[in-house]
Amino acid sequence: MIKNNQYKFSFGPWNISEGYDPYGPATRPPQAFDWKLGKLKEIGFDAMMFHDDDAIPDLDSKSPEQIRKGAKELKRKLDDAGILAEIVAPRLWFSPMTIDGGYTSNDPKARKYAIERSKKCIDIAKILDCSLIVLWLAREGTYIRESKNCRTSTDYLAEAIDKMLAYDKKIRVAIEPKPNEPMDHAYIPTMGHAMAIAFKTSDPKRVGGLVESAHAILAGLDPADEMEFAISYGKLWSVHLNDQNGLKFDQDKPFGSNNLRSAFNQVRVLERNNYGSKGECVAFDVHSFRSTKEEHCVDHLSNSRDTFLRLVEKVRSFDNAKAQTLIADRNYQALDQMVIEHLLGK
Ligand code: XUL
Ligand code: MN
Repeated sequence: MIKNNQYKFSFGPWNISEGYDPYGPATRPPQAFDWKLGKLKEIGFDAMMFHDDDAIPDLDSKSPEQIRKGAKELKRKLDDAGILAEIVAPRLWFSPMTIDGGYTSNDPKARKYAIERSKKCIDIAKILDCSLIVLWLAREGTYIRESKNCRTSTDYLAEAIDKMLAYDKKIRVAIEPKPNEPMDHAYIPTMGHAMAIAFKTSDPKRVGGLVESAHAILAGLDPADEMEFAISYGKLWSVHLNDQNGLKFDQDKPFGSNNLRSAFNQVRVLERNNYGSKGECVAFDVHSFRSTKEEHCVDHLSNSRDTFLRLVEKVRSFDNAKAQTLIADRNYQALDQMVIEHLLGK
């Protein structure tokens, strides 16, 4: 394990997964939550991400009292392990109520469900001492563009966020944009959209973003630029580092697996903006390859962490003065080669 005393690392229970895909069953046995928590600590991570029902399974069938009790038990477990809860995200894409979306569903009952569920998510986050609510807007879009109206949907989204902000004055909401999958068209596909909708809410200071590398690539954008765009608004509140081979299904490959230079540039942006100095975590939303054996089922996480820390060293040892000279001389040819040789390590 590479030593680290600057960054706080995080992953979610779903990142230790069983390997099923739409074409075949699981290839690894499930692991219990306590086992995952133990591993998280063992491989040098500091925080865990949660969906609301990762924290409280079968959330929709539980009473407020059962939810409170479950969240308190989880908080004790996290405290005993010395692990923070980084984010809690309402999982709005599993319920039969949200087949046509949650906040933007055409059915008012479904929209109401989505808000109620988001409030439960906030209740859980509060007990876990976590103020960051992440919205991955999975089904807030459509397969059939004529079925929904973008203007109305944008209003619905801003109103939903307003209700969350009013429900608890301490929370902040970070939107995790993704252009597609599961939907054909999604309503908040990029960080630009996320920043814009923040300013449509009643308290823009409390609405920001989370960049996932793979989602930016699926939108045809550069993940490092998506991150630094949010940073320019003071709104990059988390990252889901991973990798993606072009315009395919969301692959969630280990960080740097596909494009080491892009990974270098993502780390460079985080480093030069002191990311983490306000408590932000570096989260890896990565999955094992389906072919991974049980005994290697956390290697994609420890490898991503190691790659990140190796790239921190690469960023710090990059000759910025020399790069500036080349930039002043408009010698981008030499700059390009300088980056390649730096990454190759001579
Ligand atoms: C989906 C995705 C989610 C969110 C959390 O592509 O990245 O795992 O990160 O809901
Ligand atoms: Mn993610």
